[in-house]
Amino acid sequence: MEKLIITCCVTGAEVTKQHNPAVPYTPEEISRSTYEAYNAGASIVHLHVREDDGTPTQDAEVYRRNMELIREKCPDIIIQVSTGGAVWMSDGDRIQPVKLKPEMASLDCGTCNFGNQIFKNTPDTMRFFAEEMKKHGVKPEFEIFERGWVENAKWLAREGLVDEPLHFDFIMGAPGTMTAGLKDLIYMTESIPPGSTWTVGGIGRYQLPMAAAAIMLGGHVRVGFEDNVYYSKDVLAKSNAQLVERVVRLAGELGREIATPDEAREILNIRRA
Ligand code: KMH
Ligand code: ZN
Repeated sequence: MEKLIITCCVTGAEVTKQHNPAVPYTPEEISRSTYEAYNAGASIVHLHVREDDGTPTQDAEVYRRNMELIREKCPDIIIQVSTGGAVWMSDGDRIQPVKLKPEMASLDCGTCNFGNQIFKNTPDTMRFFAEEMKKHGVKPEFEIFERGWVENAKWLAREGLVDEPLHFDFIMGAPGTMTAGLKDLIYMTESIPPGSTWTVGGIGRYQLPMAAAAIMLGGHVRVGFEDNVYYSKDVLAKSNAQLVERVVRLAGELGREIATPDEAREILNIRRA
């Protein structure tokens, strides 16, 4: 099997210090947490940014500051900015960090319930985001919350808006979206075009079993506070790094080596920026 790419989603837009005091907000906190996760074995950081009070933002200048500090500490980590942002943001807000030409960005491929709200990604939104990513040389990671979203990624490819090989992130177990069973994951992996790569992010208590399954199935793993703030039942994780460290240990036991950022670039077909 190819080496294991670990993505760390260090802060997200929804979790707060009330959920876990170790959730990072400021550029200093986010870059420090990313550095710890990188030292633990993460080769990609999935990056949301915040105002200093924790309010999520897609502001390009806040992204720029965060990316500069991350680059100082982790010279070769792959930075994957979010274009999901938060549910109340406009498309114009959400696309801003792509203009900074990061190596990767998330591209959400459909609409779903999200908590008590709607996470809206119309075909026009997807086309617009894909075109912007192509224009700026940014590799999309397709965020997939439901099986049908894979078909939307496929038509973006058919329309020539994204280049193959495609890379998918199955987000599984979020309330109101697809469930996070082993059969669900296998169904998802069998639905993507041959030659594609995939990772999985289990939400909450599904983070650990989905990570273990991905290690065994030959996929890749996403862990971090955005998706889960617990280490085990009722026990908060101390840091993003602690969640990454556990994946590294599991992979070691199961015979999967961990990819460096450059090895991850090769697996994902990304040219170093
Ligand atoms: N915060 C969610 C509404 C992404 O980063 O692309 C969307 C999200 C997905 O986090
Ligand atoms: Zn995200």
